[in-house]
Amino acid sequence: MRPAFSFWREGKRIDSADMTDSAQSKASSVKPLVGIIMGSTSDWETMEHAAKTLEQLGIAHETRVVSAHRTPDLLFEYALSAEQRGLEVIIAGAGGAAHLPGMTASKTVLPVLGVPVESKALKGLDSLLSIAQMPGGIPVGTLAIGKAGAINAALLAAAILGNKHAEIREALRKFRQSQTAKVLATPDPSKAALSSVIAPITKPKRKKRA
Ligand code: RP5
Repeated sequence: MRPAFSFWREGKRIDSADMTDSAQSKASSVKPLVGIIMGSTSDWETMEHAAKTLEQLGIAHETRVVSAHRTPDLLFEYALSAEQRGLEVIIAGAGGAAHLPGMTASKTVLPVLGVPVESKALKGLDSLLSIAQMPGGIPVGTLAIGKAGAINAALLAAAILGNKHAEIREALRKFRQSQTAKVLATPDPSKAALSSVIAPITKPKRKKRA
């Protein structure tokens, strides 16, 4: 099985389904280190933040819908083949009765990071508890509910990969430095907010043409 994969290039998602055969084989020679899986296409809104963050860090990854409940055989196949295909970390996002991260972790020794997707009924609390409350013996590194969790799953994946891949560790270091610089560049949010209010008021009025 060669799973579908996608890359982010210059902010655009490129899917293997949209590539020619030769472009596909060229692209797939860049082996993904991270597999992002999710229980449903409806999880993409959340999980794309993990993909975008990996892209920012220049980490090759693949994305795929794998449902613990609707496609259990595919889930087993994915988890069992992940290590041999060269993946080093799996990020699994799911909502509701979120069995995907735990079941994936049960079929591979690769680190699995779980992202609880915000559910409609219980705002993701169900997802969070389903992912975090694993029995002793099969760990899932559980992140926060929603977008923050998806971003942090990617950053944590980068930190794990950084132990082996020096260039990823340095990319993560740069990411942190630029994040810090951005916060320090706006020390007083009230001034930033005020200037955006004052600017339009003080803008000189145009003279009416005669
Ligand atoms: C879970 O059920 C998925 O991870 C998703 O968050 C949730 C709802 O799925 P859909 O009904 O939107 O496909 O398995």
